Amino acid sequence: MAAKEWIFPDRKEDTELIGKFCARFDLPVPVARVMINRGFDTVEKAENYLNKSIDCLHDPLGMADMEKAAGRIRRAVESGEKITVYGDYDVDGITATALMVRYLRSLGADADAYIPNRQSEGYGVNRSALEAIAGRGTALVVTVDTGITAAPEVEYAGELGLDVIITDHHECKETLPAAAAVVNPKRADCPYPFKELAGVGVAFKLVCALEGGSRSVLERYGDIVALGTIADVVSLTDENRAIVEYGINKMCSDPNPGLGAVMDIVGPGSKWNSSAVVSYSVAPRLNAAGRMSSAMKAVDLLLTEDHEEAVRLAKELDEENNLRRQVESVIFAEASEMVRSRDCFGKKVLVLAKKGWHHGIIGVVASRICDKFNKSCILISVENGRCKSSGRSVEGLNLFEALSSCGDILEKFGGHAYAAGFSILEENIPELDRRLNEYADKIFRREPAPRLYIDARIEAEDLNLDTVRKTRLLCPYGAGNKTPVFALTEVRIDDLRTLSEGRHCRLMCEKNGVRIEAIAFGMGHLAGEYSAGDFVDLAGEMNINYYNGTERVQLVLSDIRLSRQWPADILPSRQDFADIYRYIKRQSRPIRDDAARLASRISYTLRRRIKREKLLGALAVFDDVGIIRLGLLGDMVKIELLPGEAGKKVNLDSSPEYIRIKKGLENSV
Ligand SMILES: [Mn+2]
Repeated sequence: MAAKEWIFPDRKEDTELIGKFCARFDLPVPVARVMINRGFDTVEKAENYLNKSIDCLHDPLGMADMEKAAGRIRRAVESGEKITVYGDYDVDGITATALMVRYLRSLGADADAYIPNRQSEGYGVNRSALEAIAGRGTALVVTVDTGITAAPEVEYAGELGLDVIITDHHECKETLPAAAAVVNPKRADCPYPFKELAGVGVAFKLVCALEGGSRSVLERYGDIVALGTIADVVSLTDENRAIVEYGINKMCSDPNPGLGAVMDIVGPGSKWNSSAVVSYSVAPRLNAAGRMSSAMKAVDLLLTEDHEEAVRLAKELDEENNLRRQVESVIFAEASEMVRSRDCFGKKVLVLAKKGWHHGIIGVVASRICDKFNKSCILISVENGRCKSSGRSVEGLNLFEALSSCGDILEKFGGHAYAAGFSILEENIPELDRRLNEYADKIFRREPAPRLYIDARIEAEDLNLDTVRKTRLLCPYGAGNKTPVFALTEVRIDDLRTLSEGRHCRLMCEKNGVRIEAIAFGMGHLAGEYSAGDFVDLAGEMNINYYNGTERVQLVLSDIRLSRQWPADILPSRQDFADIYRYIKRQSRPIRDDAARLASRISYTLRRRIKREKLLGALAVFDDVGIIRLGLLGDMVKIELLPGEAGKKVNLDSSPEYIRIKKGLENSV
């Protein structure tokens, strides 16, 4: 994990508005700040945001073609036509399929499910699937979470005698399929006020239209709808908040039998009251089936009413998930080793390929590699010379555009700024590597530090149980509504110790006479970088630590940095530049080291403290003015001295990095 750049809200603090919010909604100052900084800055917007009641869901009939879709389904139910729900193999598609089949069956319909196989069929509606469905005697196909771009396939379905209703939430192409109805809030002509429903959310709306109300649908299926919504990482704003809030409560109190069986495997019910746990523990188990064998198993799990069958299927999914985890950690280890052994400091895009890497899993690993090394990353699984690939990118590099510039050597590709997938011939991989890195070299000189977005400042005295409890009004958290990150600046470290064999770190700090407890998971290295007496800024989420029957507030740290009150600790001086440069020059070979360790080595040699942040700043400035070449790889740096012209003066002040550091210090005061 590389050092982060902290980004504070750019809006000026409006104390009058904060006061108004605190009084009106009975909020502590930091919570009011978060809401305002997130754009809920009028009483009306704030009220809507805080109101998670299911009474405020939008009318499903406000969606284009909804009436037509409901009418066609009613006709099929009444006349006993067979209906097949055609879904997708991810959790959104699985939950949408289960919801629709369950509801149709409750109406007495003859309904079944079809999910294409990830490995052999791939994503979307395909012709041979339609042939199989027609062969079953189906008259009406209802797609969920897929189908919006399947115009030719829908036409083919017509030739097979199938009627099709499309429900989807993916982006539309110019021509919509000529289906009996096309329900998608993203249709250009759809007046529906909220566009961010998941696939299961759109299916839910169709069910509500058939039912003539939302409450009874959520009472029966709210847990399934919430699960798909969380898993698809859609924005948890607007009605998605009400859906997820309601559904998580149902998941804890009265879950679907299959879902209940999965939760029994994962842990006790009380722990479930959070969308994060759902996305880290429940969703992966349902996803595993689609990745490792067939997603139909997960659909069967959500369809069954039989407790024993639910337990059996849940166990099978758990085993597939364990297998998925093993496979994932093997690929992660192999990919990490490739990065280390190949001297990737100078690369901006890591292109890693291997025979036999499971292509259902390379996407997950690509994002872990991207986080670990702070470099865009593409993982390629090679099978018989044909390769499937998945990539993730760092902020500042648009992966979709980068790949578009290589369109002539890719077979097909799709995605967006931060994630993309494609196929490529094995022989073209070196060319892709070369061209992507050439492209990225033009975008930035060094990969920018990952950004940490701060939601609000908090004062030590506001760090109390009341603030933590009232912060929960902002739940459920997820995409579009992240867990708030608070910054508490200029605290003094009183005590700092490692936990769990050096993996984590616990800090006791003090400010204005208030004691502050912080925990830094996975940041054991802090113990070597900071010590008692240091003044630091803390950024993190608040939570309650239950210990020995007492409740104490703690900050769960996302990051820590030197306090800005003494800029001299951060901004390199002339003397610092000279000393650091001399140190580099004295080394007989290029330096390759962990940045914090190198800082402490230099400090030891100079007999005065140079902290990591200052060292990294100085190195970037040297790189800017062309006297060294600096390579970054996560926490590691590589420094190569470049031959300079003798006696030539370099102007460090002109370095963009130097200007950036100075500006950052000015803004944080
Ligand atoms: Mn989806």
